[in-house]
Amino acid sequence: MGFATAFLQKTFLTSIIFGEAITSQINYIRIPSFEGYRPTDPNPIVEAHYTPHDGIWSCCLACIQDDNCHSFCWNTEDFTCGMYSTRFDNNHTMSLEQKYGEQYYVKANRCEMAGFIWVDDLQFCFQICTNANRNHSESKLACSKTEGGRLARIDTGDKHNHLKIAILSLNDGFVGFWIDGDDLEQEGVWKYSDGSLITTTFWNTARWEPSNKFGIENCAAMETDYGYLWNDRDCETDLNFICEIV
Ligand SMILES: [Ca+2]
Ligand SMILES: [Ca+2]
Repeated sequence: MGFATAFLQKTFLTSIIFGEAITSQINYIRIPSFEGYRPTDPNPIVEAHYTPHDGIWSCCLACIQDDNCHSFCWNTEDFTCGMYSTRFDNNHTMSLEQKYGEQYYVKANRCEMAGFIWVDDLQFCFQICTNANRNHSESKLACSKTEGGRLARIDTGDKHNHLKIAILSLNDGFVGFWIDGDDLEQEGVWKYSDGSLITTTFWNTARWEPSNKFGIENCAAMETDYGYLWNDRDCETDLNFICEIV
């Protein structure tokens, strides 16, 4: 089973020794899309200069020690370290200063620590699991193995669009993806796995979905052939799936 981490490249800085104490393991994630650029923060915490010997560790340690620091820039050429209270992401509107050798790191949150992708604007934490070949209940079980994990609940248009773009960016011919939702209890009454009613849906109504074809289609999937609109399918079908952490 492959896990899509197309947007972020993980970097782990571990066991940083400070005086007598060894800090707990804190993970930072390097954001490749900022490579060679420094975001212009109107309120940077501090900009420091280190020696080549001090290296990125000094910059990282300075950020760890400051509770207000949520991200830092490290320049591999002039050893400049910029710390920020802002956690910039690709959706932030900002000016970028081009600086050769620049690397940008953000403090990983619970979502990213679990290897999921965090969408700050939507407060949405998801993972697309491909080549999974699991039926609906197996997919549900796989998602629940991560703390706070479940099959993704697509309850807003923004989430739906974001997932659609994320799947398309994987650039592969996937069949479909299980998401949270079934009408197993009562035909035609669609509920999330916690039993609450699904009120926002993205069925492909132009193709008469949900169709309950052959009377056995009781689980919701984002369907590749349908432009990732929803189709009800036989819950025993092996598909890919999408998890989220809440
Ligand atoms: Ca059904
Ligand atoms: Ca169907």
